[in-house]
Amino acid sequence: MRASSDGPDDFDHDRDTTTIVREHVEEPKLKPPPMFKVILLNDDYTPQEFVVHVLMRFFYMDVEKAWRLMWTVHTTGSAVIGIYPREIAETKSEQVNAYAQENNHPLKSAVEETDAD
Ligand code: TYC
Repeated sequence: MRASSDGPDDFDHDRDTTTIVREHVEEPKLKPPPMFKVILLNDDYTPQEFVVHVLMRFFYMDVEKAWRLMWTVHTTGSAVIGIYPREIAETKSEQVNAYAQENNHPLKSAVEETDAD
């Protein structure tokens, strides 16, 4: 009588002979969605108080942060006021520009894609 693992005909219980075939595996998502900056631009005519009001109304800033950012735009020419997915950035920028127009101020914002990393 042979030992149980002697010959080729014997089933070897110690060895896993299962082959796993993956039919379809989703590729891992390598890139997060692109993000877009909303940039506020300086001009010579829009009242500072109106800019602060806009930052509080559309970007939910508290009054101190809104004044600080308004001042950055006023002294440097522009500043990023928020970073969002494309649709949200475009909507916010359009809201700012439309609201400024309705109130007869030349205030403008723009949207720019963030640098790819
Ligand atoms: N420069 C404007 C003024 O002196 C104020 C201002 C600040 C306008 C920021 C636009 O995005 C702006 N009245």
